[in-house]
Amino acid sequence: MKTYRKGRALLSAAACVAAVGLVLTGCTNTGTTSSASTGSATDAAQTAAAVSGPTCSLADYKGDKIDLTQAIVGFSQSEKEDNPFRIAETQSITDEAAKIGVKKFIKTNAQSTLSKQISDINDLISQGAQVLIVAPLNSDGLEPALKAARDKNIPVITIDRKLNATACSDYVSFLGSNFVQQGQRAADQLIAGTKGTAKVAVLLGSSGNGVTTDRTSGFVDEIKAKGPGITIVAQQTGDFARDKGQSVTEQLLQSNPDITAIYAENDEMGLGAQAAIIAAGKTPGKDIQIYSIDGTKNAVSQIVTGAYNGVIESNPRFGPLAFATLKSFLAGDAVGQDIVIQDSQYDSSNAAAKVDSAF
Ligand code: GZL
Repeated sequence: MKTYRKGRALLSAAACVAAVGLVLTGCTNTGTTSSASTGSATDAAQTAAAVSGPTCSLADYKGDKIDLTQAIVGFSQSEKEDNPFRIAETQSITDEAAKIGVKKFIKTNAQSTLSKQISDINDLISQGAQVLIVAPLNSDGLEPALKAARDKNIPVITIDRKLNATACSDYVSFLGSNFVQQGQRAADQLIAGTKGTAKVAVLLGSSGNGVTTDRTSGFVDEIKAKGPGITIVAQQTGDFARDKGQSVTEQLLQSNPDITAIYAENDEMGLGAQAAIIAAGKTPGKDIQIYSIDGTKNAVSQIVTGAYNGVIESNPRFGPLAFATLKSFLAGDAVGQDIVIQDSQYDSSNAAAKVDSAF
């Protein structure tokens, strides 16, 4: 297997692998994530940015070499699957487990409840899981489950949200997006789309996870830096849910009738806001512009109609990258502790051509 010498460890080819057909990405130490990739069919799957920074190997983590085709693999999903992001994420992990041909694949769903995610992970361990893939609900609180895995040297790969825990000790690696950059890119889209003048309401995601924190700070800081004519008039959580996004937007439009743009920290809330704008007798995409993050077909198709203005992708298709990382790690090779994926984006210039890449 081709390897790359970087710092103190050999990075196996798989550790730098892009999910798309397992095409290798460079493993040079860029120090930062790559810039946004523009639209192409390969965006449909994830591409890992150049893996840089500290690595983790079995020797570091302790544990046994495992052949995934002989392994029991457990997957702990966090939120209920009524959101296309979660549906696509679970499907990607499930499909890749089948493609690899793992001996047994067990998946659980915590229904957006932290205590259930802890018990789900403990159940997976009691069912003999030798490897765990976890999509954390929150950045804190999973310690009891992580300890149970740690006590048995069961490797844990986290996808999507980042834990406030120690890589290569409490878990092996984080695979996910650069959420601060997503917020910055959404701000850039909004500044451009509103020609630098707008009164903005922010629909925050759920509290307690780094995605909401980072998408907010990335957006607010970019507006401060590059949008002197943009005023943020309100910030309120919609809990990443469409119905709450709609009800919160209805209230905000009543208390701030001069709102001209919405930044929603996921597409589901953005679509809820769109419904509220219509209910208020205004034209979404025109009277009030809408920008959000995820990359669902439901939102991207609205850009095509002109009733939505911009979407930054947060690609949920972790399956190929997660299993490629596990395969490399379980073979004894070093893998990145932070494997940050590149996310695409959609606007009126490319939505029609790229909507099939959405999920
Ligand atoms: C982002 C993920 C977020 C999605 C939402 O990686 O954690 O959670 O953006 C989902 O759609 O609720």
